[in-house]
Amino acid sequence: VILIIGSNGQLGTVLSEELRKIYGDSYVITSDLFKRIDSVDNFIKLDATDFKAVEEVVVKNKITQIYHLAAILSAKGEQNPLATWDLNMKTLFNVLEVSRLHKVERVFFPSSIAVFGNNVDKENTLQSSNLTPSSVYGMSKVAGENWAHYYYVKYGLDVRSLRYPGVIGYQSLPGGGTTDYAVSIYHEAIKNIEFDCFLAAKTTLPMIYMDDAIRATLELMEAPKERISIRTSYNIAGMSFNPEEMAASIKEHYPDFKIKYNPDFRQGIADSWPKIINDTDARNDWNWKPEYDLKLMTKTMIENLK
Ligand code: VAH
Repeated sequence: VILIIGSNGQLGTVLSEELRKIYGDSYVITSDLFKRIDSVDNFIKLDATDFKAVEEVVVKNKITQIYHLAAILSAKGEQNPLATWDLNMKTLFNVLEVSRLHKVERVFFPSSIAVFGNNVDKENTLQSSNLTPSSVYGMSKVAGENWAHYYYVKYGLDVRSLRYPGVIGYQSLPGGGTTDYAVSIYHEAIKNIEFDCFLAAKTTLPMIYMDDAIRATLELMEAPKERISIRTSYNIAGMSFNPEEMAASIKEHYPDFKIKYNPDFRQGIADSWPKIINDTDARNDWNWKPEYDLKLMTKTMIENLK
């Protein structure tokens, strides 16, 4: 039985749906702080900062896999640094410790390109680059990667992780990220609203279309254990683009689409991140390969949102 923690989130929403399709509703338990009114799935209200609550759900439901998708993201995290650290770390400690104690077979922990800081090659950021994050969220993901590695080495817990680029999908809304502009731009384009972008025109960032991010997650989790050579977290790349290039791809569908640029505090976070990720290890270890580029993503997003 699979438990998804943070199933109401941008990734959790889509991953829950996908896992239910693959394994069947009765083998997937979704959980978050509040039940969504429209949800029909096996939902359990769960505050993952509460060790006993996490332990009870895992034991009572004989959980064999956990996807830990609850965290405060980069932008929102900067508004309350210590609370962000506490929530992101406490929930991970609970997941790792309960999984160890109750022999959970596999754990997925999402990391992010936010783990990188300024002293890397931003045009070709390697798996082994220095990790000097500038956001608290990024710091919590670096710490999380090391804790995941520690539980693998010390206890043999099969924790697997991906450093997600900015994830873009039509099925759900992001919450509090620095890459969120890349989702709202489509929602506003189809309503003919001039888009006010919080990043500068040439801010190139690594991004990935939701379906590719979900497929990468499932392919990693289904890979034979001996193929996994990275037990901190894998770099994966989808595509890289900036708001200006995104606007141009939207204009092919909406010629009158307009965008203006008003960078805010999120520009500083974005400027500290890589532009192009090197994902050679993911490709070599478990045959990772993205399928969506900006053109196909824009076509698909607009088809599903209009
Ligand atoms: C964020 N969407 O913006 C997340 C992600 C790489 C970006 O970590 O914080």
